[in-house]
Amino acid sequence: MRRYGDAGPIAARAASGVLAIVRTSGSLEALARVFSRPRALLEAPGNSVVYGWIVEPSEDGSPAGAPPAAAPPRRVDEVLVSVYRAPKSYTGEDAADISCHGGEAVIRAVLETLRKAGFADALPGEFSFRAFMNGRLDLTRAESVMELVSAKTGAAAEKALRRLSGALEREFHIIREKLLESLSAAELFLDYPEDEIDGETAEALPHRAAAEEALKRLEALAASYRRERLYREGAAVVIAGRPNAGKSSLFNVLLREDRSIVAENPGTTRDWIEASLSFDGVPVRLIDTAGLREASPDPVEEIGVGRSREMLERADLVVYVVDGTAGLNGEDRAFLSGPRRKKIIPVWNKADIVPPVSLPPELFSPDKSAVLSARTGEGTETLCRLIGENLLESHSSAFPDLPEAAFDFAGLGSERQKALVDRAISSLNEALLLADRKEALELIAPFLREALDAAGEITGEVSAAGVLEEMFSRFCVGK
Ligand SMILES: Nc1nc2c(ncn2[C@@H]2O[C@H](COP(=O)(O)OP(=O)(O)OP(=O)(O)O)[C@@H](O)[C@H]2O)c(=O)[nH]1
Ligand SMILES: [Mg+2]
Repeated sequence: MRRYGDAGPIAARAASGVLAIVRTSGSLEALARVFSRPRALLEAPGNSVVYGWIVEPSEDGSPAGAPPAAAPPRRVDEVLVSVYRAPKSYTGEDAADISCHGGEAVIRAVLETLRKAGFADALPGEFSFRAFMNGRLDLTRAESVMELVSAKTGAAAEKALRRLSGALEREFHIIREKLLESLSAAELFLDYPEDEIDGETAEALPHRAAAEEALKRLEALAASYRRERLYREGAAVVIAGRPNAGKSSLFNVLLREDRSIVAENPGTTRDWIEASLSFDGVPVRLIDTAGLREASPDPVEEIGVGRSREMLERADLVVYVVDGTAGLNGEDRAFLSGPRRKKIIPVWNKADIVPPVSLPPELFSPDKSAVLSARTGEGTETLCRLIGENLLESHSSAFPDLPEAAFDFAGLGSERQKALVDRAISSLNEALLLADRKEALELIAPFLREALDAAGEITGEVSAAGVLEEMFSRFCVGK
């Protein structure tokens, strides 16, 4: 079993379509053994492309292009090889991306040939692991690579790109400097307790302002996390309402296609149905549900209503549709005024037939509800705007008053980062609390150290091998 950190050349498929990319890192010499033009490859400068064939290695181990072989080596595929020279490659090693043909059989044959030349199959994320070990990427950037690969909308990709370009790494660099400033001053006091340094006394936490600024920055990052996760993972928006309210019609209008069955008899939609779309760059799972009603004569509809309630539990946002032709009834009122565990946007539908008259503002607040016709589409832009606003608002928390420059950063990109930021925040809070109580610096310094270590673990400056393996193993192969 290979492990992260094992040396030697590695290879893996990195992409496939009509053409495929098989990525290698660690040795151009090994690749030359199975390349029809070994010298051209070995002499190629970094960032250049070499044309040739991947060929079976010769039995006697002589280079593929060498003359004495009795029969010409068997050709595997015609390829272009992009050559990268250490340290200017993704991994920081000599590396080559082989563009070959995209068929399954071809890719497998190329990989098999590379194995014969000494390449091991790369573990998931092993290229990024090497990039990290060689100082090409910090952990926040390595994680953003995976984010970028799985980004569902342009906005999500843009956020990952910001992290990839090092915005988050820089922010943590500042935080660590601030923490270090306070910690090293504290340690200096501990080493020379009788001296007064900078006119401060050992009773107060030295350079407290630096620790406080670090805390503010960490808190802003923690606050950014929900919004970032929203862009990355998306939100579930559930369309609910009584039978026949026009939920499926609205679903179709928002999707701009006839996906859900619309009919005039109540109880048409039996099971929930979902589709993906985006609102303001936020990826959304839009879900149409069976109409809610207390007791149905039909057991199948009953099951459907149960499922609607389950979907409501899981919703990030509920669009509650009221049938304008039926008006607001007790069930609608109960739903709209019920305990607000979820965000709800009330919608008055079928306004083409019955325009709303004197809607109760406590249920239909004018700027937080929509009046529309799912049949004509009129009013749906307002709903779309409200959905976008609601999702972003419900996921952002008020930013603490931060220096202007702090808004420049990218937010947190992973659960791992968030957990470490939380740890740093709680250690720092503890340190500041002890300082408020005028406790001895001996007691305070370890908490500052903990905060510093947590911040360092985020970028990988401080890291245990196990943590790294755990993290990179969640990457996909070829990255
Ligand atoms: N005039 C008018 N009719 C509408 C509008 N929206 C829906 N309808 C009609 O209302 C009926 C019910 O529409 P659906 O979209 O199936 O309603 P639903 O809420 O999904 O119903 P269930 O799935 O049975 O709960 C259909 O006959 C639609 O054509 C609208 O805005 N204006
Ligand atoms: Mg329906």
